[in-house]
Amino acid sequence: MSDLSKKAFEVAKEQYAAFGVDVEAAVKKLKDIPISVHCWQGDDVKGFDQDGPLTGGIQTTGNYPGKARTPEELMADLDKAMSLCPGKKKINVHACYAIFENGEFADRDKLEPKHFKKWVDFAKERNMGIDFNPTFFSHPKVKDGLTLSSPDEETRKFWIEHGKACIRISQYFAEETGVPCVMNIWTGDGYKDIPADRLGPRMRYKESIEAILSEPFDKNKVKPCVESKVFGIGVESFTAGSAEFALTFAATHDGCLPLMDNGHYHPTEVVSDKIPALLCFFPEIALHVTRGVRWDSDHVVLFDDETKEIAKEIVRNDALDRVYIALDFFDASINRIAAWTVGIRSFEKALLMALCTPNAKLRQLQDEGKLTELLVMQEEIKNLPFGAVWEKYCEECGVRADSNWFDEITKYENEVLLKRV
Ligand SMILES: [Mn+2]
Repeated sequence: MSDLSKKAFEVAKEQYAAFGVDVEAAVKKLKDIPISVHCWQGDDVKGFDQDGPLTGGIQTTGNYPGKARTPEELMADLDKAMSLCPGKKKINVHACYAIFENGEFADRDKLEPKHFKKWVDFAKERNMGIDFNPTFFSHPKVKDGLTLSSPDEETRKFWIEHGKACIRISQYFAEETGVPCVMNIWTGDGYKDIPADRLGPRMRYKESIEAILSEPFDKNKVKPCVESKVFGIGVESFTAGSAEFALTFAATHDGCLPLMDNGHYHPTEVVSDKIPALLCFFPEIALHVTRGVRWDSDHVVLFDDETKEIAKEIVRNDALDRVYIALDFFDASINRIAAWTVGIRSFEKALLMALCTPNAKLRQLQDEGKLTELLVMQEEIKNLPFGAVWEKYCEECGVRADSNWFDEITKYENEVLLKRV
């Protein structure tokens, strides 16, 4: 840190202290909060177990050069992105990222822990936990756009077996890393146009998830979740796993968490407001932090108002140990490593800002009915010198605070990414 930065931090410390905020405590606390980094930003959600297109109501757009084609490339790119981001990380892997060796292959219903050993080695070497996701898309056994809710029994059975295999793999991850594994169930099951039966698919979906969760697992090690979605590309009229479906499923199944992806709701709904609502009832919840833009749920996370508000709701409700935070976005139109880096850094910033907010003081004003003072203070604290605290946090984590981190990406692009042809 330069002398100027040190001075700036000392001034910032005093200014925050005037509001009762201890920025050094905030910096210290954030270092222990894990953010789960999704592996699928690096290769446009392609995976290693099939060669078909991305399906299931999601789509990557763009053709920026240099996408990762192999496990080695993807891991190197992940390393590059994470090296530019402060804070503690986990990695989030989809089942389609199974790594097969020597010409072997296992279909999704036959996946085993050994197919993920390289991910375990990667995580252990970096002292990280792993989160996991069964992959219910981009596969020939997706029949008419349906998996767990399919009317075809053989199709459902295949995907139930996939889910069960993923529970066993999640347990393996938790045992190997010593960190609980959040296992998220999301399917793109739905209909493009108006269905004749909305109950049937949802009853089958419910029974299929129940069948998956009948696989034995240790509830302290594996944290199964259900993620809802309002609609997907090609499934605009109906999705089986709607908000009410997923939330009620989690509420009525012991050990199952609701997972909210903030790109999966109607455009004027906000997940920040839903977090405290769920914290009234669930001991633990899970998040996919993303940025919805019109019909797309997966733009790169920014340091924007809703991202800050999501972080605030976690921090001020003292729920950092009750909310599993994961990122979920993919952009193929820009440098993929920069996309990762911007997204991770943005959520780190949001958490740090939430930790540097005089939450107790603001709450007191609300409870005393001093709503004018509350509005005034909420606006005034926006002027606090947050950048100096961010710089201090980055410095303590050994990463650059300013935008010069992009120089390293440019260098990596020239030396590594552009040679992938
Ligand atoms: Mn998601």
